[in-house]
Amino acid sequence: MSAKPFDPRALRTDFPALGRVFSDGRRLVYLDNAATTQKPRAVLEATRRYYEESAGNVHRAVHRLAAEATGLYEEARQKIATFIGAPSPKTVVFTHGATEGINIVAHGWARKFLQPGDAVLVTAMEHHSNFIPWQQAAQARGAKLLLAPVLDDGTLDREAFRKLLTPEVKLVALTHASNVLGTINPAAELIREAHAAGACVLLDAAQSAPHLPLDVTALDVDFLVFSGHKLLGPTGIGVLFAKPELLDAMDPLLTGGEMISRVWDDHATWAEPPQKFEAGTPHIAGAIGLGAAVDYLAGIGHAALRQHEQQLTDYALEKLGALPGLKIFGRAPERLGVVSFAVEGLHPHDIAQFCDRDGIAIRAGHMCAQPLLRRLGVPAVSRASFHLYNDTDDVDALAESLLGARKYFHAT
Ligand code: 7TS
Repeated sequence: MSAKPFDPRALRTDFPALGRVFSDGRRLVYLDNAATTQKPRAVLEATRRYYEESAGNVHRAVHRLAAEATGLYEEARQKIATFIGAPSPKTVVFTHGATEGINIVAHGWARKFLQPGDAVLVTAMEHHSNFIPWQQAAQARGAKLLLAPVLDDGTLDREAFRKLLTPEVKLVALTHASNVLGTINPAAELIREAHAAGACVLLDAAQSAPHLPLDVTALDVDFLVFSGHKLLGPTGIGVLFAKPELLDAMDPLLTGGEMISRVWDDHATWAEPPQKFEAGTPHIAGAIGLGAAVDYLAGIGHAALRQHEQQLTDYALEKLGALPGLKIFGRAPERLGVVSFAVEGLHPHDIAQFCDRDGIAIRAGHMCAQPLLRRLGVPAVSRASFHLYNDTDDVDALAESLLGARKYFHAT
């Protein structure tokens, strides 16, 4: 059987929001996928079906709806485990997103095990979500937070990273891909180096999981987090993977119902992971929707997705890079379809607003990466980011709009 040719235009019809035409007659050109993606019908239908047919709570009642809900929720966990190559669904904790996953580890592992004088090593290209929790945990424990620098081309300074990996470093918290530069970090090599130096590794896969195949077993990564909403799935659901012995050793961030084993008047014991980390009623519909999103991506295939996104990114770098006064931040050879830029004489927010007038959604701002933007020497950037449903027409529309913005702002 031959593989279907990759056709972003045809795929677009799976995403109701992408058919949107605004009241001014503009059609939506959606280029803010690093912030959140649109959702295919399969995801919307899976969540709707849960609410319409199987809306029971999980892991508690014996009635049919509760049993169905529990079955669907745990089936989704199994799908995610397969998607990331986890050894068991028990190593997959549902969270409300990447941010919560990182906070669970910062609270339950770092604050428990870091000693004064220890260090956490991050990179200078982290999103605040993979920065602030470590800054806070390090401060609370009298530990240090170290930053591995980024080179001018937007890649990690490997030499400096190696030098910073001293025996004091107990954890390396690393983004798999930058939400500003698009840089894909060589996760497998960095994890190997960190382990050789005696440190655990948390991989922030918020940007990579939606685009690249992940295999936590092959990577031998200790912790990995991502969010559903950037991966064609619902908002409010995400995943924390951790090695079983780490989940056993960690303290839960949230306590309460469903995460206990036994409760006495003066103490309690915890349920086995992953329940230990899922206090209260979880986002059941979100987990089911994320399971459907993972199925949808598997149906597309990672190889086809990657090839399409690489071609589109090359096209965008060339087309946008040729525009007068436009500067692109980050030229890493291994990169995602994330293109951050500045246009001489224009404020990033004005650019985004002008693009929006043309129906084009891009993001502007500090991208929740202020330590990186400080190093880039700018307070804000504009950013276009792609997913499977984008094509060269979208890039052409953006380029046209950017030319229009230059004319408009220079003329007034
Ligand atoms: N890590 C990275 C690398 C990210 O890009 C983001 C969100 C997060 C963590 C946090 O994810 P959340 O789902 O928990 O919020 N990045 C972006 C962005 O680039 N634009 O909006 C959100």
